[in-house]
Amino acid sequence: MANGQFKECSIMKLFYISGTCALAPHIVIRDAGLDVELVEVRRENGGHVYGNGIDYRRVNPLGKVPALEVDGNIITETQVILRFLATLKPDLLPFPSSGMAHWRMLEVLNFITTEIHRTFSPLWSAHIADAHRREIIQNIGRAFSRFESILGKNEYLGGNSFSVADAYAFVATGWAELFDLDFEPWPLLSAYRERIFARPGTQTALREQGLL
Ligand SMILES: N[C@@H](CCC(=O)N[C@@H](CS)C(=O)NCC(=O)O)C(=O)O
Repeated sequence: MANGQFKECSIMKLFYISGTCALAPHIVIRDAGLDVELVEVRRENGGHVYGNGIDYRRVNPLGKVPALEVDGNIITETQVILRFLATLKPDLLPFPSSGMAHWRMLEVLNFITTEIHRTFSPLWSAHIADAHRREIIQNIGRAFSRFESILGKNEYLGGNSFSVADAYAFVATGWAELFDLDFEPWPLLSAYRERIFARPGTQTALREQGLL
């Protein structure tokens, strides 16, 4: 996939909050050895700030992470940031540009965004009803079963090499632990998570976010 204007030597900053979806691009950055400045965003007084109390809405008016600044341009949306990063190191972060493999990669990324990442969102609300919580957990379980079946055929979600989809899936499936969702019904997913966890890039990103 061509990426005309931007190169590996672009000046980049990743804005993140520890343990959120911003961990996915952080893992990818460390895995691929990209040179990116990390900027931690803090939740303060109902808003989000970074640096010396700078309002994060200047970077992303929605106040959401991740955001990636590239040569002065801001890119938001986890999936898009991941796809951008993949263009910078195509040898280490394979992203098929044609054929069925291309559509499968887009399919799995969109599945992670809509069926896992977004599905988890209401669980963080203190006001969610128990019945709704149970329904969401069931839906997440169904999504995990889909991964289980993909991982029955391939070592990684996009085939037999680690890709940006795996960093994203590792982070989004990991939230299950916060809601007592046991991985027992999904042994392949569980083993896959261990493999991603053990990667040096993942270990570095987890340490840098204070999660190890
Ligand atoms: N559509 C955005 C959603 C990003 C999002 O939901 N970010 C969450 C963390 S996972 C966030 O920044 N929440 C604000 C907070 O945690 O204070 C994307 O896909 O990147």
